[in-house]
Amino acid sequence: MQKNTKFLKFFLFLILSLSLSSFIEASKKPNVILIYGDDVGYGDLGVLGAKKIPTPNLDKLAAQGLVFTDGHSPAATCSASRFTMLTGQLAHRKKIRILGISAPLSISLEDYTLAHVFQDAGYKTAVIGKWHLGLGSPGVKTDWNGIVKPGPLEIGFDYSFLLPNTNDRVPCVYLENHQVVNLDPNDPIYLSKKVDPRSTEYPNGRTHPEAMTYYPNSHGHNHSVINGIGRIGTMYGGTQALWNDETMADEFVIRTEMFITSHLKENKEQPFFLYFSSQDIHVPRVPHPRFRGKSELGYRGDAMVQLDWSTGAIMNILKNHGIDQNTMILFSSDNGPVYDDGYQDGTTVKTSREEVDNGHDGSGIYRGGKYQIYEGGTRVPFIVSWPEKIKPGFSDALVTQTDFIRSFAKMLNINLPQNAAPDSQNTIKAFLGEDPIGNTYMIEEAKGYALRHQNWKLIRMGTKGAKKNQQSTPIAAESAKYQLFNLENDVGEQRNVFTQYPEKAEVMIQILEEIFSGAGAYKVFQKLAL
Ligand code: NG6
Ligand code: CA
Repeated sequence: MQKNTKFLKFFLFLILSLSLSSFIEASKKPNVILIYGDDVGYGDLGVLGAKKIPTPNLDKLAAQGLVFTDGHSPAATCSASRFTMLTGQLAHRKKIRILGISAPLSISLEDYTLAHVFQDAGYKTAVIGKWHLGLGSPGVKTDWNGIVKPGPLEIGFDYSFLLPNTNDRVPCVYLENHQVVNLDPNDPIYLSKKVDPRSTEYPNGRTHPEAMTYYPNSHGHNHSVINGIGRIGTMYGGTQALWNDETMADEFVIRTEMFITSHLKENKEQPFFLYFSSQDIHVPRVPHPRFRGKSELGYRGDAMVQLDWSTGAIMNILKNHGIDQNTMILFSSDNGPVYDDGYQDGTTVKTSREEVDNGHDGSGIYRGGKYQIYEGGTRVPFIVSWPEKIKPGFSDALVTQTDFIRSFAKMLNINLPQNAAPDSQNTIKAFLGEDPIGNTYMIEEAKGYALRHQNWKLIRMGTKGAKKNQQSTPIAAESAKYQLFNLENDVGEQRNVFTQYPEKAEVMIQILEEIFSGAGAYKVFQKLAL
């Protein structure tokens, strides 16, 4: 009997201490902030080699965190990368490319998203900044004067403050949750030819190029001229609601401070997830005047200084609230760098492969940039900081934003629903600095597709690229469609070794084609690991 009581006591103690330890764990869940740059290249940060752009705040974040040297965006353009990052599905499955101004929400309401992972783990979730994932339902014209949905609130975010498309696209207004901010109902917004006569009309850049006083366009970007800048798409109305390009970074930081402060006031214990999506350094680059001339590279470099400032401001907000130690900050970008992307803003452009801006190479040592399947298209700055948990340093692990969803699910003990995130791997150990390898296999998307296997990289060119390289013999035809590089000794992707390693190429082609004909990368890669 006594023995039994003793056993019972021990058992109770065990249960109590176990539940206590899991309670402590639960209360220690870190806040997570994903600071996402737009078109920021690997070489645009001081810590990664930029000499002409001072980025002291990002360098400080890097010094307190883990800097990945082989970290990737899922794709080489915006919407595709963001779609994949939030859903763990490759963009080609839904044919997501650069979304147009009136695109409906590209993420299906049935999809399980990264924001859902955090919500299910008890987090409050928010997105502040550039969206570019579409809004509204397919086939239904979005009414910008009414309730704009579905959008982020319908796919796992509790709060949103958005630049709806991109800063070079209409509508040039902010959307808070379901509504345009500061809209005057007497000046309704239209993005179509059918216009309410009360709406204000903006000059058309094609017929009134003199209206484009901030920047002349270099290509595209000459429909509605707003704030002296030609935009993609035509907009009417909403004058009172127009954003100010120069204060956009300030606006997003102010909204971030408001979100964090009011959340902490409401519930100090509940962790939060914030997707902070900056417009910097996408065109039109319009840094606030206080950042002008702060880099040696004109508007593009100054916009990067502004993004660095935003990062520092967010770090300060955390510090002021005493939550900096248990907040994880991830910093990355949606695709690699681009110089001329539609405006004559003084960024120097050479069209050769050694494209550089006044001696500054935004891709660092990597080939290509935005839109391209070479490493410069997707190998982007990638920093993970969590002072309480992650040891600072550098990691050469192969990691991708595609894996955020399965990795955070693992970290927070969330079981993904069946069929969710079919292309996402769990690499949480790499993100936390506990695994130096990361992925053995990884996909990159642009016009073409690529498969990384360790340092090998097989590229299947987009149809245009393949056509350009068309050859007559079968093996030459294959090598026109595919390219193989060994990054181990050719990090700049200069020597296509497709014909030298036919067996290696064959194996990789099979894996790539299996995935691009429909199989989930998660399952395919799991099988290969066995
Ligand atoms: C392109 C635009 C470019 C940029 C890009 C989207 C033209 C000629 N080019 O179509 O300026 O807006 O779309 O960039 O219009 S992304 O980073 O959002 O993918
Ligand atoms: Ca982008």
